[in-house]
Amino acid sequence: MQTQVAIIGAGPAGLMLAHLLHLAGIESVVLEARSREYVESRVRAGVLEQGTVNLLNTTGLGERMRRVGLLHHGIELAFAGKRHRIDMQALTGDAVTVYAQHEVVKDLIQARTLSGGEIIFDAANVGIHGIDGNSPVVRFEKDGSLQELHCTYIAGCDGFHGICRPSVPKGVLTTYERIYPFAWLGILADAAPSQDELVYMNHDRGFALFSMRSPKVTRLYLQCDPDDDIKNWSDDRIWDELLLRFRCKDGWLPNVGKITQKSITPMRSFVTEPMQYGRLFLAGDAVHIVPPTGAKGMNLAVADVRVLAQALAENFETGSKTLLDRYSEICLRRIWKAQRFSWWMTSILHKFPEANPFDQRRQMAELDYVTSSQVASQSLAENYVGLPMDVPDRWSN
Ligand code: RFL
Ligand code: PHB
Repeated sequence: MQTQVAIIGAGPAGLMLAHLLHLAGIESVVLEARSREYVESRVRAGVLEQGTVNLLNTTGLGERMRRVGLLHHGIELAFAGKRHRIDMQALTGDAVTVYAQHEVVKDLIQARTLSGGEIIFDAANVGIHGIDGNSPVVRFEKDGSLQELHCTYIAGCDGFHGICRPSVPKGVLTTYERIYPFAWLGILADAAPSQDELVYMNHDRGFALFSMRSPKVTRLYLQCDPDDDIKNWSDDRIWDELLLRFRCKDGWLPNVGKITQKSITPMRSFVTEPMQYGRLFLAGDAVHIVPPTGAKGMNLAVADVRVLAQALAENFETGSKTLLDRYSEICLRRIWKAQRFSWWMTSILHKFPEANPFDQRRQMAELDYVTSSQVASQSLAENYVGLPMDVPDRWSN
């Protein structure tokens, strides 16, 4: 088999890259280790930045999102038993859209299928070879038989546990990492959201987040021990803990309903530099992880491949490598700002086991400041709705 760009991974990064390349007239093949059913039902992110929403709309993917996505003009930060609204629309002119990541993935797979593009699901033992030469090749097994895909470039969009990042020779990449002393226990519940906007709660017993997926489904998270096992959390225990943490002085609480999904996710900040080596370009969770408190992970994945698609298109159209050579540098500048924001949101909202009384009072002062100062609220809002892309591209509007 032969293609222009071999894309490893059918998450938001890989699928969006395939879509943008297709629009630019560039051929690609997507290789995915899991089944279509699996990737279409994997419960993950939910908040789309304005720029991600605009990109889905301008590239013909926005129809279902516009119909069932939920437009949010603000968020709430709650502490000391009180909720405080940050009016993102008034502060920035922009908003975010709550639309599940796996729905974006479904829309991307459907667009790919309709355009006749190839996605090979259930690809086993994927390995990449010759990335430092001129003719890289991807070897994999499909239905028990060994296959080869020859290509001009490889895009490593295979997530944090993928094989592309570890395929770069030792000594080339530098990793920056912070692991947090807590995790998030997340649930989906068949319960109508009890209000229209997200609530980020700092509580003495730990952080909690109220979010949603539809007018009938509530999404909730609570800070837990990183070594905890989901088996220790019966549905009753989860609700008891959530209701304790969300109780506000005004009596507001989430609605309770049947829990349909629950899992624990560890929290880390992680960046690998550079994001390219030879003919391999890494994108999304394969090169950076943010703690989910800033709702940035999927948006960063989409932003990376936007730069990559533009750079690959320039290369295939004109032979120029100017943008391709600058791929890491362009992406990393914005990625580090999203890292900073995600770390900061995490630091003001969670209970840190090592925090002393001074740290606790300082944290409250920070929340008080950010919810009472217009410039501080505006800074939060500007980051939450998404910083602008550094280099305008053909999909900017
Ligand atoms: P993905 O989605 O992990 O996709 C990688 C794909 O590669 C496949 N793969 C392989 N394929 C072939 N060969 C191999 N050897 C392979 N190894 C792996 C995998 O099966 C998979 O299909 O990475 P991508 O595309 O970079 O997308 C990143 C996002 O998924 C991630 O950043 C977000 O989910 C993070 N995130 C959030 N992001 C947001 O923007 N807003 C949010 O509100 C938000 N909330 C969250 C989140 C992530 C969470 N968890 C569960 C980690 C909330 C949570 C709880
Ligand atoms: C979600 O709805 O899954 C969600 C919302 C906001 C976050 C993280 C996750 O910061």
